[in-house]
Amino acid sequence: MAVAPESAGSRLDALNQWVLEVARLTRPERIQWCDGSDSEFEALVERMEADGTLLPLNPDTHPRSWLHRSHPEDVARVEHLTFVCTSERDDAGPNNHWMAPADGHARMDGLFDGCMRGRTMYVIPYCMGPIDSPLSRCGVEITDSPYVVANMRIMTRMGAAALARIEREGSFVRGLHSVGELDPDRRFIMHFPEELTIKSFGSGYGGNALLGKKCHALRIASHQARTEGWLAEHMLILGLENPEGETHYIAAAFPSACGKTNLAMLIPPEGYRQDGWKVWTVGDDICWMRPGSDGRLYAINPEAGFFGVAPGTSMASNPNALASIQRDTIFTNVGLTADNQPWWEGLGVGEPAFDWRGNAYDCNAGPAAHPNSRFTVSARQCPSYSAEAENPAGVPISAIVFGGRRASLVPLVFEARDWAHGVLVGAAMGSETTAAATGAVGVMRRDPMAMKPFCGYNFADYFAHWLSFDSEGARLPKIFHVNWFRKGDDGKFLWPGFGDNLRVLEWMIKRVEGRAGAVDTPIGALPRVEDVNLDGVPLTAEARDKLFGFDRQAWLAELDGIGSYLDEYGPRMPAALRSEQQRIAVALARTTA
Ligand code: TSX
Ligand code: MN
Repeated sequence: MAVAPESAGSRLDALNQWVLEVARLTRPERIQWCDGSDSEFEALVERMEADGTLLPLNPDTHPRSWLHRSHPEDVARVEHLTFVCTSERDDAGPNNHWMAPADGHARMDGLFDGCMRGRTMYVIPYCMGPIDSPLSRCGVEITDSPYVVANMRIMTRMGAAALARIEREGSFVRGLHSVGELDPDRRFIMHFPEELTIKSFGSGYGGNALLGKKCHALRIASHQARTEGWLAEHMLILGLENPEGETHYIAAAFPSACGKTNLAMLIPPEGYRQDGWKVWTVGDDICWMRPGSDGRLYAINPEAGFFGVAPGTSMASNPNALASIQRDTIFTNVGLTADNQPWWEGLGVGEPAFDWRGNAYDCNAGPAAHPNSRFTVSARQCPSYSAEAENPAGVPISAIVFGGRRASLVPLVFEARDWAHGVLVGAAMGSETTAAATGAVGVMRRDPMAMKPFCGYNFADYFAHWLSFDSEGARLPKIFHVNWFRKGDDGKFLWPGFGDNLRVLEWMIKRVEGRAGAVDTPIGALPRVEDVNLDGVPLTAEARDKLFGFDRQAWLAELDGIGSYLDEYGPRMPAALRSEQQRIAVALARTTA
């Protein structure tokens, strides 16, 4: 079927025309409009089981769950092949690879020419966010990958309801995707923010292929958000319910390998649970926020599922994630046990018989699961999933948290003095690399607001956009910075992390309510040891000093590094951010003398 069902002469004309245009270019054998129904999903799965794209897992332990093995050279996002194509190079900024839009289209259309011969072209209408929310935005992905369709069905609100909304609104983000030949030399992920268009070729993997996620909900949406006055952020959203039954919502940005999904699904320590504290999961990766009529920021999770990293997920680190993925889950590039259960490093039970490539497991031939192996699962399967995640109005955000993995310098938690300082704290974010990401361990990388790979425009303009929210009538969240990864002189972690992070979240919310103490320092407000509930958390004197103190000399050097980093963006960098940095540097120098 070449056109959307029952749509002649409607506001779907633009969509129908685009689909025909793409079909003329890519030459598919057939076109399938996806309605998101169970029967459609079952037919897709049947095809993929037949051709080996999906391997059914043990039906007793993991009903309706599958393993997908990707091409071994197609296992992660590819930043060096990811482009932002704006008319002006400076609009993409030093934080993006740029190509002129005409060149980008020519390059991509050359790759797409005839690429779907003999294949089915799937047309996937989807909605990012609750289907009836004014904060949500729609898109259509055209793909030749049934694996992408199955994942998009879990990760987005896909199908008939999204198509109806697109018909009502008449606008949508266009995403064109083909796996091509999975040739790393013929692979590009290109974004055309001015046209609300994405073209992705040559990869079937997650962030490169599920275009609703990083491509739409972050790179294109960040551009849309700037023009429309909202924020598209790489943040988890959680609800923290206190014993009085009041829930505060927190949005938090961390670079990769800091445990964002674990924090989003946190289980409070035993004593807190008995007292009635609860953590509700709204989202684990992306947050769209906009000011409401009361001046507060209201947030939705644009996604409907979790595309989480499997290795390290265990009953100890994240029982809610583990509970979520016992059924109706697609696993990608994990290992397998002898009885066909998914297995990965850090799972803590069972042992692998096959590695992620499908070879017999050999402990000398690398890990069983690829370090970037994933599970795809509906958020509704998470025991801590918040009912408010489906609220079309979104949830009001009380606190924004930035964080990174820093073995030294950065204390457990501090609070920014005001919004502009908080924006600087986000802009200066950095994290030390782990082996999983790069091979080079412990190197500090700046990753402003965890958006380095995902901001669809110039970071200087992005910081200016953030600063602009501090306007008349705004009731903005407080901004905090955390570091769960401070190490002692012996190289061991000083903070227990995981569930005990709730103690830090509790302090933040009490700060928001004006019920917790702190000391003002040049870097922000730091809790004294007695301001955080540490009952049952024995800390050495070194741990107290390093988690709750700060080293002026070392911070002076850090501020110097932050200043140089801001300068890399040239004169477009907002002066307000530079003067924040100078204000802090001067205050540090004054108190040192
Ligand atoms: O996710 C993590 N969080 C956030 C949890 C809500 N991780 C795992 C990071 C890799 C994705 C952490 N690792 C955290 C953390 O707070 N903290 C640490 C460091 C750490 C590791 C092991 C221990 C303690 C701290 N183990 C013991 O103390 C026994
Ligand atoms: Mn992410």
